[in-house]
Formats: sequence, structure tokens, C-alpha cells
Amino acid sequence: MIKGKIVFITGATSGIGYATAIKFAEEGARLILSGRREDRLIKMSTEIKEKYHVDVFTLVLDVQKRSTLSIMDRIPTEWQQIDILVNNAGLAAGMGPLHEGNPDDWDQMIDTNVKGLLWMSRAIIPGMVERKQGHIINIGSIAGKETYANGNVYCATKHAVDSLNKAMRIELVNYGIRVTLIAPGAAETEFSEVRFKGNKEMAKKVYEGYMPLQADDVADAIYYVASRPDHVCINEMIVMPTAQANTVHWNKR
Ligand code: NDP
Ligand code: 8X3
Repeated sequence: MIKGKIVFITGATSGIGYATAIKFAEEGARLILSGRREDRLIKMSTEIKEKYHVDVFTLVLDVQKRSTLSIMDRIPTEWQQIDILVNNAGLAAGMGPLHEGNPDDWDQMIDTNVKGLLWMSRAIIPGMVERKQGHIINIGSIAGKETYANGNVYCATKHAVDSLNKAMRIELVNYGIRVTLIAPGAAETEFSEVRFKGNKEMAKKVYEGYMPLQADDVADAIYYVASRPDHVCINEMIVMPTAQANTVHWNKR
């Protein structure tokens, strides 16, 4: 039962995070939505409140910042009992061989995908431990299960998410807290536009010749794992486009 639960989604301003916010709003959750783009947060908060009549609290948050560790100080008391944390904020920056890589891109991916997830988890999980209740849903990737050419550092960050997901489950099992990894394949969001630094042509090519996942498909998977009975934990879910067998084999027209 999701109605009334407090769900904290990072990276809610776009793609999978945005679709997840809508999905949980449809089911009556109370939403804490965060991201760096305040204008988007304000717009989506207004729309969600009007359309779904649920409570929304927004937080402008750059998860790269170590100050994320004190995020609870920015959350009003009535919002502090977080039931579900969706560690979704993430990105790929650039694509190319490691020996030609841009260290600024590496910093951004490591600081967002790995350290951001750590700051968030360190800040939110203690409350769940105290209450002996909660669900952490980490958004990994097929890139955390396999490594593909020119994806080196992005793949490494998602492998780290995979590993941290396992660590959390082991360390939280005694507290009745569920931990789930959602590992999607190619999903058509702003992901590739971000990866290729705003180059829309290159981004479009990633999704040509087959039907990629849509953000809603991944949001459905997130909602599915969150809405199982309390005694059921889906440890991991790999969600792929039917046309993508793995990071190498595709059925493209
Ligand atoms: P989008 O680019 O559409 O969305 C990414 C979200 O992350 C945005 O809301 C963005 O918000 C947020 N974000 C990025 N950096 C930061 C930051 N430093 N602090 C806070 N928020 C941040 O991509 P997706 O929806 O596709 O990506 C969501 C997650 O899914 C990522 O972790 C990605 O790695 C993963 N994923 C994506 C796949 C795909 O093919 N699309 C496949 C597998 C996994 P803002 O810019 O406002 O901060
Ligand atoms: C995003 C999917 O295959 O482009 O995590 O790395 S992929």
C-alpha cells in the first residue's frame, strides 16, 4: 500500500525520476522531490498537487555536494519519516576511451552517481533504522552489470551502485528494511542529451531503429517493487527494451 507513504525521489526533474513522481502521485504517495533545476521542481509540484491532490515538498539539491549529508535539517518534521528513498539522480558525461577521457567528466559522474548516492543514503537511512522500516530503491543500470567500450567510468559508477546496493541489503536485513536495485537498459530520457553535452543529433541516434524503454516503463518497475507486501523484497530487477539483449546485442532495423 503506497497511499500516504513518504517517498523521496532524487533527480525528479526529468526522465525516470519525473515519471516515478507521477506514478507514485497517482497512487496517493506524499512526495519529496529534488533536483538542481528549481523552475522544474516548482512547475511539477504545482501540477502534481492540482492533478493528484497529494502533498509535495520540493528541495533544490545538488547531490554532488557533501552538504547533502545534512539534508534532514532542510526537511520539516512532518516530512521526516521517509518510507521510500529512490536514489535516482545520476548521469553519464561523455563517451570515449579512458586514455582520452576528461577528468572533469569523471569527477561529475563519480560525485553524482556514487558519492551523491552515499550522501543521500547516509542522511536518510538512520531514520529508517530507528523506525525499523523503509525501502531503498537504487537506480543502477545494465552498465552496472556489464562494461561496454567507451563507457568505462560510467560503467564503473554503476558497478559501484550495484555493490553498494548489495552492501545495504546485508547491513539492513536486521532492521526489516528492503533494498532493491533497478537496472534499466536504454531508456529514452534526457540521459543521452546530457551525456553528449546537449548534442541532440547524437542523442537521437542512440534511440534510432528500435523501441527503447520509456521513462514510464522504468517508473512502473519502481512502483512494482515498492508496492509488494512488506515481507517481499525484490532484490534486483533488470529492465530492458525487448530489442536490447545486453549492452552489445541489439535488434535494430
Ligand atoms: P535524465 O537526464 O532525464 O534525468 C536525470 C535526473 O538526475 C535529472 O532529474 C537531474 O536533475 C538529476 N541529476 C543529475 N545530476 C544531479 C545532481 N548533481 N544532483 C541532483 N540531481 C541530479 O536521465 P534518466 O532519467 O535516464 O536518469 C535517471 C537515472 O537512471 C540515472 O541514475 C541514470 O544513470 C539511470 N539510468 C538511465 C538509463 C537510460 O538509458 N536513460 C538506463 C539505466 C540507468 P537536475 O538536472 O535538475 O539536477
Ligand atoms: C544507461 C544505459 O547502456 O547507455 O545506464 O549505459 S547505457
